[in-house]
Amino acid sequence: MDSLRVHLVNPSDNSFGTAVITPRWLFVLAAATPRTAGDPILVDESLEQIVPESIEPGDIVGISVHTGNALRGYAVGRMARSRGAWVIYGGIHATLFPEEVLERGEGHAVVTGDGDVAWGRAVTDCIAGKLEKIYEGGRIEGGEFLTARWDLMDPEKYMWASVQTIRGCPKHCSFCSVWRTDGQKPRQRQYQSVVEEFVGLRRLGFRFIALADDNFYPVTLTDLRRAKEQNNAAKLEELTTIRNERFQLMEEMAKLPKDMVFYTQMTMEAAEDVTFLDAMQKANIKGALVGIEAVTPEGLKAVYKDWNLSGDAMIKQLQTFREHKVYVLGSFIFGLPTDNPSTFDATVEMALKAGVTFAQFVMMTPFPGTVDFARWEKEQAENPTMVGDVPITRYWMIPTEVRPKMFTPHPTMSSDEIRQRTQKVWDKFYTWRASWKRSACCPDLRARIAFMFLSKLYRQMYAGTGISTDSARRKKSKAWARWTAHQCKKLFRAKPMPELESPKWRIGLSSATQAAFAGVNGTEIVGPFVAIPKN
Ligand code: B12
Ligand code: SF4
Repeated sequence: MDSLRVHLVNPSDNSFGTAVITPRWLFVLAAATPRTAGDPILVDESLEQIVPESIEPGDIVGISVHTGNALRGYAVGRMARSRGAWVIYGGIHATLFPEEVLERGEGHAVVTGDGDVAWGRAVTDCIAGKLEKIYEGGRIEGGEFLTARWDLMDPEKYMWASVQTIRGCPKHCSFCSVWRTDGQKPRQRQYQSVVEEFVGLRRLGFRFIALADDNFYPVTLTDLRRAKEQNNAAKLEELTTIRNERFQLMEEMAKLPKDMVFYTQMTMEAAEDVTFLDAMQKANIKGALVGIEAVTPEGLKAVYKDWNLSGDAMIKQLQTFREHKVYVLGSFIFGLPTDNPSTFDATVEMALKAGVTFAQFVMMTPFPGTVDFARWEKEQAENPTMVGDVPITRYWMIPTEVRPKMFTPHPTMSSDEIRQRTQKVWDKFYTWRASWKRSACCPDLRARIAFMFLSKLYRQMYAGTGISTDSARRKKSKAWARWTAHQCKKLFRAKPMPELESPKWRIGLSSATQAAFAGVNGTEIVGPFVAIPKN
């Protein structure tokens, strides 16, 4: 057992040498790895592929799979098992399909749900020679979320770090699995541990941080109004507590070094809550991915998102974000049953008119765990469409070279037409000219250059390699993205600030967070659930 090592692998078919955002799970699971097993070896294949010879008999290999990288994850797992290692899967896809990962990925075990606590159990059991097949991680409380082991990261490889402040989302969009897997009850991390993590990252020279949140704005003004109208005092108190904690976090973020830039994900309703937007701006949360999805009322209804406004009202809401200096990455879906050829132009024009700073145009994909997927699987049950010997409803197991770009048939447009029109929308939104115009939101020339590079990189990484069916174009895009990513990296690095002090808290945190904090400079731990800064 002396030489046993734990490997954690983030599988990817596309390695760019540099990545934009750190895969947070890797560093959180590193923190969850029992000390007795030593420091785990972290392999992020979005940087470089795993070297099989690094795996030795008796090693433990933890692999994270989401639907998009499941096939690669299974290949890594089979390779590791053939070299005599113990293979344990986790992540959203493993949570939804535990049997599949055990079978196709030849896993010895699978951890479903949150891994912060369950991974430690699996590793300890494996070392003791009594590994079980299934470990149910469930949904842990916000106070139990672990602080990531950033000390194990190579800071030279990533542009942005990622920190999670909240999990779960009260909405129920038809194309999204978050509300089903992570639940509709928002689970917030204690703000002190979040701030500690920001400080640690800034010390290392990271000033750009993506907040890996499902929905940073979990309580809307409408929710509060409804609870009041229903005289539901308990609900009102619960919502108010969640909301207040958001403000507390942002208040503390506002005290961090001014060069820090945060980016999150949230719903469009935040435009009605300018107090919240102003707090975000003060907290240096400069941008947010906002799911706009569709520009017509019919499109929004189709995805159960009819609480989003459409037309001019939508444009006004998006402009409100901008007026309050929260810049939006608008996310749109193409291929909804209500779409027709005119939808594509209408969408890009709307995106340009509303002044969204970045945009992504994704093609409708039925992800497992969603309402859309369940409906589609039911439709396909009797007479499933096959690609080779794989039913289309298990599309992630179709080899990438022959995997269709779209899976659900559209009533009037072919998949190819949707793909080509989507590609054109990306091209139209990300012209040099349009991107330069949008870069005016940046404070100085250096930032404008970074913005231009990031715009091009984003377009290239997504549309160039993801949507395109032309292998020559994909190859060129990958090479270009690799080069640009390398250049971009320098633009995002900041001078490390090893002297940066953490706020001096008197905190009452869960035992898991206390363990992660042990010995952190300036932290005073007091009785449970008291949260008072020392000065
Ligand atoms: C932040 C985020 C992003 C960011 C950052 C990605 C990055 N580099 O980290 C951005 C915006 C770039 C992004 C992009 C995309 N994302 Co995303 N993203 C998220 C989000 C909101 C949070 C992920 C996160 O970091 N969480 C924090 C970490 C700590 O939690 P975690 O990853 O869940 O890991 C925990 C457990 O799952 C478990 N675990 C995970 N791995 C392992 C491994 C082992 C061995 C074990 C034991 C346990 C374990 O333990 C961890 C700790 O509790 C999730 C939603 C969600 N709730 O998961 C969606 C989500 C993962 N994304 C999703 C999708 C679809 C995408 C895109 C395809 C979107 C698109 N159309 O472009 C791309 C794909 C990018 C790619 N190729 O990976 C889907 C995946 C659905 C699916 N079935 O696969 C999710 C679930 C959201 C959704 N709408 O349903 N994403
Ligand atoms: S798409 Fe966004 S708003 Fe809708 S359920 Fe998922 S996380 Fe929530």
